[in-house]
Amino acid sequence: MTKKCLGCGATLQDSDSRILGYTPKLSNDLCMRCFKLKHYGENLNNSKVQDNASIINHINKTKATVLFLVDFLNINNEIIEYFKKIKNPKYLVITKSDIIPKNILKDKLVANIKEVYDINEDIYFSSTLSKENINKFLSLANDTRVMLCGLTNMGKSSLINKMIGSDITVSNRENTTQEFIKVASFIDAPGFVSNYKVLVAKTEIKPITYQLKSKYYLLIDKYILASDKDINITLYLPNNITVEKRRKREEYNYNLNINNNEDLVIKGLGFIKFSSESKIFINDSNIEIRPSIVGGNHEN
Ligand SMILES: Nc1nc2c(ncn2[C@@H]2O[C@H](COP(=O)(O)OP(=O)(O)OP(=O)(O)O)[C@@H](O)[C@H]2O)c(=O)[nH]1
Ligand SMILES: [Mg+2]
Repeated sequence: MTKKCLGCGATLQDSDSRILGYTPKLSNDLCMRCFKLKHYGENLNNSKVQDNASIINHINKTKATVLFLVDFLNINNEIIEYFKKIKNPKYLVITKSDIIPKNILKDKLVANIKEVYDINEDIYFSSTLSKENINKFLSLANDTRVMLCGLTNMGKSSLINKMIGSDITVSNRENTTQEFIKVASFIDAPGFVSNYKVLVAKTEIKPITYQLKSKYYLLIDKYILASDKDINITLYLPNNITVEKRRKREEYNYNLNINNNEDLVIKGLGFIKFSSESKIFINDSNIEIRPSIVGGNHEN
């Protein structure tokens, strides 16, 4: 019988260290990759690249109830498309709720997300730092198998470990979980991957409001954001992202129209709420413009 790594679900093998699942001794419970990730935070370069379509197919072949995890900064049209492709009974879970700014009203956030993305299913919050909704998820798992899926790094394995005390490998590297892993009534899924890199927010997001003048542009990490006129914007980004205001040396092609109370989503990074209508330039195409999910009566 084949033995699977308890950390990532890969089939253990002792023949080739360049291939997934390698361990020098088949009596080990962890592959070498998980061992190094857990103990030294090192990533061996032998993981497989996930195929989103086959992950969706696999999910749809099971009868499991699905918890689809996404954090506050990574809600975007591409991710919600994956949620919509799942045919099983399902819930959207806004994970890592500890990173959501404290002034955001959660009920309002849920109502906005449902409206903007046309979602009828229930939306819950979760965090491994609190017990939020954990009893609800555990009681779901009393009646049916529960599968956790979503983009890589959303905290699927961390939440299962928190709920049942399992020891699935957790890291901020992409695709830590390699195969579907059954533990008790839960199934951990490998994460979806995208063509953009997901930056992981670790602590509560501190929104920053800027007046962006037409003579300046913002350098947000590697992104240039410029506007054709003076505007007010609020940035929702991981706290370790650098933001610099620089004087323009050239005129940009302001080819995007954005309205008051809309978000510019930079996929993998976060989003920027606009408080004025404007024509803007951004040097990336992995973006979405949507009615703001933090718009309305959020600020107390
Ligand atoms: N702040 C915060 N960080 C979390 C939370 N849950 C997980 N993380 C962190 O998010 C990162 C990814 O966690 P994982 O549990 O490995 O994520 P995953 O969704 O299983 O990722 P893949 O296996 O790659 O698909 C780790 O650095 C965790 O410490 C949470 O509730 N709050
Ligand atoms: Mg995982």
